[in-house]
Amino acid sequence: MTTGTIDSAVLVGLATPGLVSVAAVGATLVVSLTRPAKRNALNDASVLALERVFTAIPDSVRAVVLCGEGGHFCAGLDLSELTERDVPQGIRHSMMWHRIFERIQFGPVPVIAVLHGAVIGGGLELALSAHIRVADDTAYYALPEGQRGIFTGGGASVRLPRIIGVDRMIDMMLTGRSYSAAEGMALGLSQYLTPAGTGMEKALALAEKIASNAAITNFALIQVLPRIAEQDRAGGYLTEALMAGIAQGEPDAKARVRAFLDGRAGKVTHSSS
Ligand code: 1HE
Repeated sequence: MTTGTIDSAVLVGLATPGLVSVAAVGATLVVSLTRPAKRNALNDASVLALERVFTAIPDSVRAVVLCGEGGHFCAGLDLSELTERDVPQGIRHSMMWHRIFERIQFGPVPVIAVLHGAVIGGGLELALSAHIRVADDTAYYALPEGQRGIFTGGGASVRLPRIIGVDRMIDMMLTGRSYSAAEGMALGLSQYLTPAGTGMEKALALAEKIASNAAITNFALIQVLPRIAEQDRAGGYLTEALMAGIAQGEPDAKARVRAFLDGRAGKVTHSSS
């Protein structure tokens, strides 16, 4: 199935030089943190640059791949800015990160994070706002907030326990424990693990598959399923039924099912990923 391409003209104004770059690969938008000298540490300008991209995703984009330049995905919060903030500013800063990372998670298209090197503190929080995480062998995860005398502020308290459990997060922060790429894969911190240097290739291949799905299915997966998962059973069943009805009613769904029944669509097979 063809998924179109992104017209490069629509990318004008999305990038912030020195902080965040954007590039089109087919129907996938590749968004990169471009501050490798500071290990892609996130200052205010960087998170606002991410917000600029994720609030203006062009309609032709079917998936986003999020990555970091240099040897590390992201070293977390830029600690040089932290020393200047008082308590009210700290609260507002955390809420700004919440707003922007929610925008990534509940934006118009699926987001795949490519992880390598340090994925720590706010860098892990950013990765957790993506829908799929592809880690290469060099990735490692930590929450050094505990050692810095601070607390998570970019949504880790909300997103991380749902993946690894509250007790593991407490351990990471109390003891400074880090997890390797392989351990992170086993815990669900990433869904894919690749040899060093091959995460982008894998992510782009996944993005292409995602782009070939029916748009309504992708919408349901990123907007509806996470909400169902947080509903009570009765509410969840009702929301699922409504979403199922809407998806089935789409001409795209009917065409895809017809193609299978006519022997024109692929069968479901297994190959290890
Ligand atoms: C930074 C930061 C940063 C690097 N803020 N400047 N995050 C942390 O506690 C992680 C702190 N960083 C590190 O542990 C290491 O830098 C790394 C393991 C990520 C990489 O080590 P390395 O040897 O490759 O690089 P480096 O020499 O330590 O750092 C290169 C430069 O980046 C250096 O600056 P330079 O001017 O001396 O060259 C570092 O100071 C700078 N740098 N990381 C500021 N994080 C919303 S709440 C979220 C709370 C958190 O995220 S807390 C976790 C913060």
